[in-house]
Amino acid sequence: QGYHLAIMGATGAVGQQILKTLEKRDFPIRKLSLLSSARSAGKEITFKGQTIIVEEAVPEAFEGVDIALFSAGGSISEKFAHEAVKRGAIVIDNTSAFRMNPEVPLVVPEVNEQALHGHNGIIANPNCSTIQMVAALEPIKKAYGLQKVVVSTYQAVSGAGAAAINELEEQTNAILNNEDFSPSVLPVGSADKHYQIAFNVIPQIDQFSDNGFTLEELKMINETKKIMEMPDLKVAATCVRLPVETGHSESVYIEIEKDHVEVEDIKNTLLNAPGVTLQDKPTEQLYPMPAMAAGKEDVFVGRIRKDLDEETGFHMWIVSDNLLKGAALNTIQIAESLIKLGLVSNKQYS
Ligand code: 11C
Repeated sequence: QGYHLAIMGATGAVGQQILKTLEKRDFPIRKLSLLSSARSAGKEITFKGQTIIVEEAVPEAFEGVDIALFSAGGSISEKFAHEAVKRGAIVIDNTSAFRMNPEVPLVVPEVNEQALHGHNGIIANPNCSTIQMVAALEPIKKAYGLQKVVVSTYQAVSGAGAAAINELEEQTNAILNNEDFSPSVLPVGSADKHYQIAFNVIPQIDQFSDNGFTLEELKMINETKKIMEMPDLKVAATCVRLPVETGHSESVYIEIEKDHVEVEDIKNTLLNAPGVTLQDKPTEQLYPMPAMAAGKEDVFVGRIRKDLDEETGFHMWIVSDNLLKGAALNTIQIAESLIKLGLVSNKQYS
């Protein structure tokens, strides 16, 4: 009973969260293949009390696989996703390799589950900072229309992987002990210069593009339009890295279409929104924070205010665990949606 699941990148930070989340949600698994680069092959991983040996990823490893969850970097996805699809698997890809391909649905199940019907074997999981924002904005869009989004992010180092978490911890210790250190991971490994993240804030996530926006900012802009199916939505983003280990925070300004909407209306809308928890009681100092959102599945929203000058303008603060809803959980929810919609079969995709 259940499905043959493969996890590509099983030993990585997101791969580990995928395994934990699969255990918790009791996902119907008949067989589990754990795949990785040659370097990590041979490692033993315990899943539901059973030891599974990690195998080196080769095209043949996807024979008989129903669903393959990819989380091992864009170049690995480019190399192996089509091999998996050729062998009848559906790939849910956690990298940016296929997200903007018009043939590939980019899915947050609470927002655009219906897009799965058009899949051709590959489904993309969006960027973590995009997922939590659209989960909160979709119910508002449905109720009141949406014209404009301006977001500034406060992103955790775990978004940049295990090496960035180590860098934050090592630098913090070094600074507290008056020792020397030499940053090498943030803002992005491939950058010419690296900066300290401990006791600092870095207004660069990923490389710059020619228009002055970073690639992370462009992901938020382009992915939001695609997921919400609003190519004309005005979106601007500024993405910033903070010395926080897990949990991305976002200050979001929106302009809606309808007039005469009040803060209480927006709150009521979010109270009933799937996957969203409202934490908004200024009199009790209740608002979302990453330390409290880490390890939780929901997207938390608070600090909702009506703009003082713009009748249709609202401000809010959105926080979520970037490794869970931002990555592992959303990937598994996509797989669950595919099963629910009867879209997992052994047909060959072209
Ligand atoms: C970060 N959002 O926090 C990035 C990580 O495209 O899936 C996710 C990169 C991606 O650095």
